[in-house]
Amino acid sequence: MKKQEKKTKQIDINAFEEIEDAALGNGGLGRLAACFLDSAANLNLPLHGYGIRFKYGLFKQKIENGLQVEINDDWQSFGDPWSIKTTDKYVVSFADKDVHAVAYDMPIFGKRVNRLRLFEAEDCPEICEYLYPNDSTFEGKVLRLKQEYFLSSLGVQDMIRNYVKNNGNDFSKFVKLNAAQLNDTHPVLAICELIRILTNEYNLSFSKAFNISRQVFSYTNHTILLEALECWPIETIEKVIPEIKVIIDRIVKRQKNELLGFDKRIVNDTSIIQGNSYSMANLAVYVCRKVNGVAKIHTEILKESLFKSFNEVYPNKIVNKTNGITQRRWLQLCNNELSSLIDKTIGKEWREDISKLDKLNDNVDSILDDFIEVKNIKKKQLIEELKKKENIDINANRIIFAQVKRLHEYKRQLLSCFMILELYYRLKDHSLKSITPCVFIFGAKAAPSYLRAKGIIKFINEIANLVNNDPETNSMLKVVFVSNYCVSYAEKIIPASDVSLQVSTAGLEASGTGNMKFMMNGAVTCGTMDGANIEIVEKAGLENNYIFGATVDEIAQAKNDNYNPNNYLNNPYHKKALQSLIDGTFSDDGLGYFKELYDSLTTGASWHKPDHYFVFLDLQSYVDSVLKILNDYNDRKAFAKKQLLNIANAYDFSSDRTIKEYAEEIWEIK
Ligand code: 8GP
Repeated sequence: MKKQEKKTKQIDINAFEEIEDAALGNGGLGRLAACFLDSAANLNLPLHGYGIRFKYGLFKQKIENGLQVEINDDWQSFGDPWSIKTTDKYVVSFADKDVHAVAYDMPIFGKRVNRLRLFEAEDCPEICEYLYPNDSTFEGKVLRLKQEYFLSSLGVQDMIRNYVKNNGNDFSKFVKLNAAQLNDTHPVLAICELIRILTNEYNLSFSKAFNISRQVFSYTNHTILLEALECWPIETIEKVIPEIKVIIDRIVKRQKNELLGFDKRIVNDTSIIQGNSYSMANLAVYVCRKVNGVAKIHTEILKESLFKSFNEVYPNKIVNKTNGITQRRWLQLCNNELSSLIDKTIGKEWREDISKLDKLNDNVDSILDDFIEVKNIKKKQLIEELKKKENIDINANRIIFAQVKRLHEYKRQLLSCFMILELYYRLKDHSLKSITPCVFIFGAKAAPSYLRAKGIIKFINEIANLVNNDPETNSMLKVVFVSNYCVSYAEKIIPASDVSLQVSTAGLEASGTGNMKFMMNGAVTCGTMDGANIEIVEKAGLENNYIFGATVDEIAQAKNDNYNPNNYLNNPYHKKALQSLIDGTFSDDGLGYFKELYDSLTTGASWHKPDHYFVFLDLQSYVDSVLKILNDYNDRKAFAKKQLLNIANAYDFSSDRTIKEYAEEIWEIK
């Protein structure tokens, strides 16, 4: 008895938080799907998700000597209490073998219980071993394709199985009872799989099956970066899934007929065959009923450039559904203190109906002190965590800036590095006498084969080393790179932050969802007119946020004018910051990372011009914005008011709003 009591006492309930981070996604795209599942269950909508039950999720990140080290994320090492293994069995046929699969259901609780069904291969473990296997080799690419077909086929098989159970083999009601949203191009082969099964196993004509597919599927595009738009070599499809190749070719033929008489440009742009490959995006846009972008500006870009020709042929197909986040996780769960303050101020109605958060607009002046108190509590909690995890001491009176997101050149963590270096140089030469004590928190994972991204992580850590250890400046300026940024870390960083850094090159961040999480927790946005930042400041007021840098049109202009970063290097601090990559100020341990980053900015590379993310175009205005923030923060109450007005206007960025729009306008479910 005594022994047992002792054992019970040793269990730290917070340990379970870590276990929950089954990182079966990579970044915003996967996390968005999780928010959607939560919202649908809470709005009583029958929305189910399909995925692969990877043995290892996204790698765990360790930082050793400033460098990223990847470790397998064995999320099931303590078992998997979150899902139930079902008795359902499936077979997926590849050219070389039949793979047997089973399903695990993860219940999604709300007003109803929906499910996330995760498939596992019983006799082909490599399919489910890793999320995003290394696909730089041919074998890697084949494995990735196998994963995608595995998921697509099983999702479709499951939909058909449910339908047939209730309706028999008459597919006349299938379209009325089913809608499927393709989350990016990864599951696009589901379109072909549905046609294949309906024609091969249920004897429907190709035409009938095609029309069913056309009405069932819709597609969400999450990026316009060309390298992320999947194209599969025709040869590879033929080798791995020959039956699917037959279906794609019939779709190609159908598209040709449909576009007879159209402009050559339109026929070429929209063609599913591009070079020797099939374009998954073009396949999706051609077949799907609706195609959506994830923020207003992103959807405009889809209509005006990426899918311009499609938009001319099918003018009502492309629609916008601005992303959202679930306030149940990103406010109620992660910021109990702020949630209670909101309850006290406007009542609890907002917890049921997020649009009621709007009422806070009339009350901000009366709760400035209470809000500051809440922020301070959240800062102290974060600081404890940083001490524990990163062994760094931060003082709670600092203004906290955070840039936490996947590491990518277009997100411009490098721009933040140069901005920080300018602050540092100017404090050192006393052209800046002092600044409000601040800390810049970075968190990011770099894709294992993305060497520049890894170089940027090392660069941030080198800068942290320099400034944190400089007694002349470190009472004012500190930099922290948190290791293994993940959902549970985000739940601590976001509520504590004052400023959300969203500094992507205009036009390239489809939406962003971190920006919304920060807004809902009372951080002002310091960012460019990109993605959902635009709608955020439209809603919360330009005057309550800090917008800088070139707009989409100005970036286009700069490209037209043959942008040359050299013309923007007149400021000696910028030059010095750039030179620090190669002048020995910092060490990349002889890995050549920094020289490569330097070259990418100054001379470009075989596949791009110098500074193709326009870092030096926006650096000056970024520094000016940050200096203005540091200055404004000295009037803590006035700054708190800006922060509160962001919270009060965050209701439009709830995924409850987004999912309602999908349900009504895309899936047409009541
Ligand atoms: C992300 C976008 O980068 C981000 O702006 C957006 O908020 C998020 O999707 C949710 O819509 N896109 C991706 O993560 C992405 O495109 N990943 C590529 C592997 C497809």
